[in-house]
Parts: sequence; structure tokens; C-alpha cells
Amino acid sequence: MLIIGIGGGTGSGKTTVVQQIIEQLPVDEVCVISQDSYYKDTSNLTYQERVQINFDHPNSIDFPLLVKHLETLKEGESFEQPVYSFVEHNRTGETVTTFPRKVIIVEGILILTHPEIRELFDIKIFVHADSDERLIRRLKRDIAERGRDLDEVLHRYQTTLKPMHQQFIEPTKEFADIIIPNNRYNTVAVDVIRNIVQQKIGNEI
Ligand code: UZR
Ligand code: MG
Repeated sequence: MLIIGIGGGTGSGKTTVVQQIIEQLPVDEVCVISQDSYYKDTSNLTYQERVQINFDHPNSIDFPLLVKHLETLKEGESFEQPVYSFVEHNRTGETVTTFPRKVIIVEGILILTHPEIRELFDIKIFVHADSDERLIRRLKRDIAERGRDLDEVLHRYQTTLKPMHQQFIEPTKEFADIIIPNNRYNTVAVDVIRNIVQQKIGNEI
């Protein structure tokens, strides 16, 4: 089993990189786990209270649950991955059964901040894009897909996203084995990673 951790700031293109890596892989060889699924359960809070949460701080993530789930996979067992709603800022109550595969990809902004989780990764990747590029992508996405408006995204960026990025996310670059420069979509880097993954899958057959 090969476990790959992919970190990097919001809007750096992590999700896209993951999609490109797994694109040509058989679905039963790979599984993707998103850090988003591990935001802490906030059902005890009102919507107004949930909006105030700092979702870019490591404390917002239920890391012990993620550690437990990764260890379950390593033991060859499946687990139930919570489903998260960005519109509600909460878990939906549904889960997705996630099965052990030859290649496990774990993706998220804060995924490289946790020492125990870093230890579980065979390859650590940091996706880099400049902050202006990331803000543009974040604006477009949150307005189109996550039910936000311009003022809300800009306010969050200045008050939370930027300071948290500088404090917690950018420093995790030093733990990375591979840094992908991703201001523009980087086909060479993705090819290199695909080759490593292919080799791993091939060798285990
Ligand atoms: P990516 N996030 C939300 O917007 N709402 C939530 O309920 C939970 C998380 C955001 C979070 C972070 N910040 O910047 C982003 N806020 O999801 C990480 N606010 O996701 O890596 O795909 O950008
Ligand atoms: Mg993403």
C-alpha cells in the first residue's frame, strides 16, 4: 500500500492534481480521502455559530478520527468516511464506505501539519501556487460552488485564510518530498507522480 499526502494552500489546485493522478487508474486500485470530511462535528452549534469557526486552523480538524481511519486501511479494513457540506458548514450525517486500495491519497490544506499523520505518508507532496492566483481561484469556486458572495470571500481571506496560511500551511512545505509549482497546471509534475504510482501498482500484481 502506498499512502500519498497532498497539502498546499486553498486554491493551489490540490483537488485537480489528485484528479489528474487518478484519472487513468482503475477505480479499484485507488482511494481518495479528503481532509474536508474530517472537519469536527458541529451539530451542537447553530448555523450562525458555525459560520464563526476558523476552518483554516488545525483545531477545526478531527485528526484523531483521520489517524484511526488511516490505520484501519493499513490493516486492510474498510471504514465509513463522513460526508461534509460546505453550505451547512457541517457533516451531513451520511457516510461513504471507503475501502483499502493499493494507492491511498489524502488531500487537504492542513494535512501536513499533523506529525502522526505525516508519519503515515510514504510520499508527501506540497502543491504551490502564488497567493494572488489562489485568491482568484478561491473566489471563483466559492461563489460558483459553495454559495458565498464576493464580500464574504474577501473578508475571510483577509481575516482568516491569509494569516492561517502563513502560520500553519506554508511552513509545512519543509516536510514535503515533492513541491509542485502549480501557478499553471503542471503536466510534467503530475506525470512524474503518475509514474511512481504506476510502478507501485505494477510491482504488487
Ligand atoms: P480547499 N471551508 C469552508 O469554506 N466552509 C467550511 O464549512 C469548511 C471549510 C473552507 C476553509 C478552507 N475555510 O479554506 C477551505 N474557510 O475550505 C479548504 N473559510 O478547502 O483546500 O479545497 O480550498
Ligand atoms: Mg480542494
